[in-house]
Amino acid sequence: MTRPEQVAENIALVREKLRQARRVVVLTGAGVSAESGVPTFRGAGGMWRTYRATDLATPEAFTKNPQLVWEFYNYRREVLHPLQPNAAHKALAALEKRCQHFVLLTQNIDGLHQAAGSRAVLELHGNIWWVRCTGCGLKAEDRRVPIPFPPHCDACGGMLRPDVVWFGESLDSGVLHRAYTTLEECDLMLVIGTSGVVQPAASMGLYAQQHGAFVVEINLEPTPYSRAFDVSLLGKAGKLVPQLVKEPI
Ligand code: BJW
Ligand code: ZN
Repeated sequence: MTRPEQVAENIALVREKLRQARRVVVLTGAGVSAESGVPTFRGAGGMWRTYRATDLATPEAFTKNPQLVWEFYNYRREVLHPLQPNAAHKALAALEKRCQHFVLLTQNIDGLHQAAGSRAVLELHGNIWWVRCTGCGLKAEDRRVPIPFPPHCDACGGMLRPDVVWFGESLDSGVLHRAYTTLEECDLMLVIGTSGVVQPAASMGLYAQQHGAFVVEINLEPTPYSRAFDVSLLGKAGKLVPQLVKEPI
């Protein structure tokens, strides 16, 4: 159990690190969107207990039953479309404005960081509001809710799929390359609201730390990386992140 005065000390330490940092990288996961009403994947209330989504978020599932997979993503689009950024998204957008070099790596596919005003965002797992043609690879934004089945590409007639990264698929190589470059160069990294089980994102905090960054984790509960990182702050992102970045820093 962390003593309250230690929490305050840790917050003061991270604020000081943020003040000194020249290059800041943030990695976010589902926990950052939880307070907006987006279900997380794992843990208490995690969506994947109910929907067996591990069976749906794979290329094999889409090949076998594209209609079922589209039903799942249409359901998620319906849940997501009225939701708004929360205090954590807004604080990160404000932090970006103050930093000379700032990159936000997100595993989230909901687009809420951009809705809050974040600009330098690398979406590691894609975006649920974009579709990609399985025939010609063309990508397009498509905000219809629901997308009528079967969705076809205007260019080649091929079947469209959500432009997200499923298990067993590689992350976009350009995105990954830029992500690793920023991790190598940063001096401070915040890892917020991710359980740290899905690779390669899970290892990114350690990668930055091995390249000299001071790494801070913010999560409701400890993760496999909490002890390895420089600071672990336990609590809600919507409360802690604004405390870390509030001005004057
Ligand atoms: C709060 C909070 C609050 C809640 N405040 N905190 C090496 C070893 C073993 C396996 C692999 C490996 N390398 C690759 C793999 C395979 C696989 C993998 O990692 N599997 C593991 C499960 C073992 N990885 C892949 O397949 C990746 N591809 C790849 O690596 O290609 C090369 C390769 C392939 C195969 C073999 C080897 C190499 C692709 C991964 C794609 C992940 N896709 C998903 C679905 C996206 C589309 C969709 O949403 O439908 O992405 S899976 C799902 O998990 C989603 C998320 O982005 C991702 C991470 O979840 P996240 O964000 O961490 O959420 P949760 O729910 O897990 O955690 C929430 C956290 O928030 C919790 O800790 C809470 O406590 C906290 N929290 N409220 C603060 N208010
Ligand atoms: Zn096409």
